[in-house]
Amino acid sequence: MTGTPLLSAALLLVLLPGTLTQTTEEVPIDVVVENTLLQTKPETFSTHVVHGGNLLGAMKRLMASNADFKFSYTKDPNFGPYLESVNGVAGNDADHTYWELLVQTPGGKTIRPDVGIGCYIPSAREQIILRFIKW
Ligand code: B12
Repeated sequence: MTGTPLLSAALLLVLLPGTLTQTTEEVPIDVVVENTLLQTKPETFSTHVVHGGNLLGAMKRLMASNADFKFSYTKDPNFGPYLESVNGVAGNDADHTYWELLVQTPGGKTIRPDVGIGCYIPSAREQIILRFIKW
């Protein structure tokens, strides 16, 4: 009986390092900025999320490390961060414009996530497409 806590502690010591290193694993992704209204050439930026991390974290890291990528967001009381502008171009209600969030998987399939940048958890080698369009 007295050996059980000791055994548990030993097991924890064996398992914890693996668990801890996994949380800092870098998951590579690309962020592609497309402006369908101005028809400018898409720009691709490489960055990463931590394993299980959200897109907003990756975008903040990218902005901090690359002067050519900037974005801003507002906080919606129900749905969290709303992507407002990318590289100085902001969506607005009067013009019915917004930044759509799309994801191209490594297999080439394009999906439109049903959550925003604060909730989307990218997988490795996904292309995160930020597309300026009209609704
Ligand atoms: C209309 C609408 C839009 C319009 C809003 C236009 C406008 N300014 O009126 C547009 C087309 C811009 C839009 C965009 C997106 N939307 Co939308 N949208 C809706 C919808 C159908 C109605 C919202 C509404 O008018 N409510 C009534 C008004 C009076 O309430 P409100 O609180 O003021 O509404 C505001 C918010 O809903 C906000 N909003 C709309 N969509 C989103 C998405 C996110 C992530 C955030 C933070 C805020 C937000 O814009 C509204 C107007 O200001 C809802 C579904 C629903 N039935 O609620 C989905 C909904 C809110 N949208 C959703 C999503 C996922 C998106 C996108 C992320 C889709 C994408 N992949 O690009 C994008 C946002 C991208 C970004 N830039 O961050 C999801 C959010 C789910 C979640 N838990 O995050 C919902 C619930 C639909 C769903 N999948 O079930 N959307």
